[in-house]
Amino acid sequence: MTERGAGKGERPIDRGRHVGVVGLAVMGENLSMNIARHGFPVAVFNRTAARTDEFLAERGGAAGIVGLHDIADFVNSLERPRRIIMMVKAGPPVDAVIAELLPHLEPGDILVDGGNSFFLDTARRGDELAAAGFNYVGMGVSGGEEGALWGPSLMPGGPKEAYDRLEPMLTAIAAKTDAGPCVTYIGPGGSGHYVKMVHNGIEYADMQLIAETYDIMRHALGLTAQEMSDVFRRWNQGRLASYLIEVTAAVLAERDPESGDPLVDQILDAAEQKGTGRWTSVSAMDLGSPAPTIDAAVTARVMSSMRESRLQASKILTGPDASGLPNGLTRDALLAAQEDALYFSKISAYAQGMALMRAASDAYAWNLNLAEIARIWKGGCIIRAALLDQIRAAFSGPEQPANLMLAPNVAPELNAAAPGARTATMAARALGLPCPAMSASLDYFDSLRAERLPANLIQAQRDYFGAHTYRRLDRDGVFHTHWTPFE
Ligand code: NBP
Repeated sequence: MTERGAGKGERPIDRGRHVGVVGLAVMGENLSMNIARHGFPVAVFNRTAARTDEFLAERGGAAGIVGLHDIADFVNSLERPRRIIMMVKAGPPVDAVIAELLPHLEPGDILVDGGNSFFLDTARRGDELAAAGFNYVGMGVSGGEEGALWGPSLMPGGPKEAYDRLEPMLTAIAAKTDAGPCVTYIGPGGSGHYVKMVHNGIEYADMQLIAETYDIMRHALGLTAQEMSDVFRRWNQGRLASYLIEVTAAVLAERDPESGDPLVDQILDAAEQKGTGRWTSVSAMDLGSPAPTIDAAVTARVMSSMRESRLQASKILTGPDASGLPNGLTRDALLAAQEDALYFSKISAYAQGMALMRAASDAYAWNLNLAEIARIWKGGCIIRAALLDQIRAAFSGPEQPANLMLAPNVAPELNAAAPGARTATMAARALGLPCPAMSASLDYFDSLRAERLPANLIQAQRDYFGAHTYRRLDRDGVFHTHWTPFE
């Protein structure tokens, strides 16, 4: 058995590698480099062997990483119990890699799926592998390429004893903030991937909210891309400070090298998705824990991708002129309202995500610690934001708020920002600009704070046509009425 390492040719294997990484696309490569940089010996394996050789020649070999072309050699190169992190495409590739590894594993070995797997797949794989004596950890990894290399936010779920064996390495490679390393034991089963899924759902929401804000700015305020970049950079100094606002400021300032025009103006307005946002919405529906801002963000991406239909409809369906300020609004007033609206909506999106995680924790008996989850999202991940300090504080006390919106350190901020959210959404409506995520954020707030909703009428309708019965405000019991039809 031999291994490959840059400049060293083939040499006998040392069998003492701390961890093995399977999958050498962008995430696996960068995570391997991160692990090696922290002094943990790494062995790598990739289905396409040429990729392994390329990686070792480009940078892996110089970092002391060894690569193997044979899966049995790869497994045998690891210290026992083995730690193997899979960084392959979610779905059937994960099952394929497990099937390939399985004959070479020994009881007690730890298999980690670091991809964006669906949490129920992770739960199923975990059960199957536990029955065979193996430890299976589903670990959300956030932060993209940069995070994987320099410090991601890690959300590992599965058997606690397996986490304990991984902890020194995970703590070393995770992003660090003033609140510690961005990793914690999430809980059993598929909880790690669930929390990563909700993270991505919030990411969808936040991105859509920023896009809607940009849309109002460019139409109603007529700001150039550079001017908008300056506004986002300024907002990033305050309560909106976050990675996604920073990214937006940088994106808006980028020029197309060919035309010299803002690059963002040349990009096709059809957003793609890989599924984690949709999964969040589906789970929210399944668990009866509404996440309307995330739903709206997923739908908005789908609407954007229906470009042919939109182009056709734009010639048939009419609306107001979207340029210029709506009546009664000054530029400064609208811009201030937009900052409020974005902050308000962002809190709403996080509130929905936190409520959903609590519902899942109850449904699946995960005992999730929402304060810890907010803490590990403070660094390394795409939704890192100053707001997470307040969210963490809100869930840190002995008394957990029924909803983030009701926390004593959050409710006054929301109440103060709500008028701005109303102004910004009304401006968008007046101009005929879609603002589905911002509207959904406000509707969540207005629905939650409504002492009475019009659902009494819905119950009456249901009872009228389906004898579904209703309950009354003035007395206990279940009632049915023989309604009088309109002649
Ligand atoms: P990809 O999701 O593009 O997957 C490519 C890797 O999967 C390659 O190593 C490929 O091997 C391997 N693979 C495939 Br495809 N089918 C396989 C099979 N049947 N058997 C064995 N290996 C197979 O890579 P990525 O973008 O690095 O992402 C890895 C995971 O991390 C995904 O689940 C992704 O959703 C998640 N993630 C990605 C990001 C990001 O920013 N990209 C961020 C956070 C999480 P090959 O070289 O032989 O084709």
